[in-house]
Amino acid sequence: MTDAPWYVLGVGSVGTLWACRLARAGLPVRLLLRNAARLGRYQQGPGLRLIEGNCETGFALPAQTADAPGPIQRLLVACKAYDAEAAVASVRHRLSNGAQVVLLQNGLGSQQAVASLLPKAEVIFASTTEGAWARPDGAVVFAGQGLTWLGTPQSGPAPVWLDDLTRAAIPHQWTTDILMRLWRKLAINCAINPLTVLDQCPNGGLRAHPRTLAVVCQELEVLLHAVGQPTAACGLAEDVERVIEATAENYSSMYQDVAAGRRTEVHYLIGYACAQARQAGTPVPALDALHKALLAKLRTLGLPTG
Ligand code: NAD
Ligand code: KPL
Repeated sequence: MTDAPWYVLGVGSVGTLWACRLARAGLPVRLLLRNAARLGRYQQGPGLRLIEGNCETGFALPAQTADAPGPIQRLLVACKAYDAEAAVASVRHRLSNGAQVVLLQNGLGSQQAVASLLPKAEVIFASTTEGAWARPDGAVVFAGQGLTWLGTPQSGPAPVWLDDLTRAAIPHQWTTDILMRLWRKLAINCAINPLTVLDQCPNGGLRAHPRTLAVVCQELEVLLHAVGQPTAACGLAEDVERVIEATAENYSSMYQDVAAGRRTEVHYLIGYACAQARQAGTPVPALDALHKALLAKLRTLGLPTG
């Protein structure tokens, strides 16, 4: 066990899921809330509430805002990708030299932006297949068991503080190829999520689009090779088909964001893939067309395109 408190920045679905499990294991956890108003509301309420199956547990964890005093040695960033850089900038002055900063954002691009803000920190990228969502009353439902891959872009060795995750029963695996994991997840997301928004369908509805899926996967495979991620390209089309079958009844996270009128992480998903393709000089016309159609749809709905 290690004794530095875990500071959780971004106390939404994933932040709550992590904070509660770490606290349940007896580890010190501090919540970093966005502003004084949110802190006030939190302090007047019962604390965090986590629902697992039929069981609800409350966790009255100490909370503060970014401008509270005191150094931070271990930071878990669980904001959306589009908020991560600003959120981390708000606590940068409190980070100790060599602080560990774990980034749980989906997609790519936000991690690199945060890492360049923090040259003296040990920045760990993570990719999770766990699922959680917040009920309107604020309780967070642990909806999908999964695994969290962690690693540094420099392919560093597993740190000792991973013992905290084991102790908290957070399923995890250290990898020396976290970028491959993030790229693979991003590629699957690029093939599935935009089409589900455009076609207004659950993932299984994409069985009706075999040709589009085949062309998009082929372009993604070429792109993955061009950006130095050949392993992430291996068997991509088959994996996309497998995910569509395994999640046929589910609505993709992007579909759910759009349906709820929430900002999407498009810029860090298909937006990132298209930007990387442009930078690499790799033509991806079908992916570009999908991206363009998605942005047009978001504009029609009055949702941000970045
Ligand atoms: P969320 O919207 O539920 O939570 C994000 C939280 O960050 C919100 O409470 C927001 O108020 C807070 N926040 C934003 N800016 C802040 C700031 N400056 N200071 C403090 N707090 C700030 O999002 P989520 O669903 O928990 O997702 C977080 C990340 O995890 C996303 O990148 C998402 O794609 C990824 N992810 C989520 C799931 C899931 O099941 N929810 C699964 C896999 C990956
Ligand atoms: O991760 C997903 C998401 O919805 O974001 C997939 C696996 C694509 C399932 O829809």
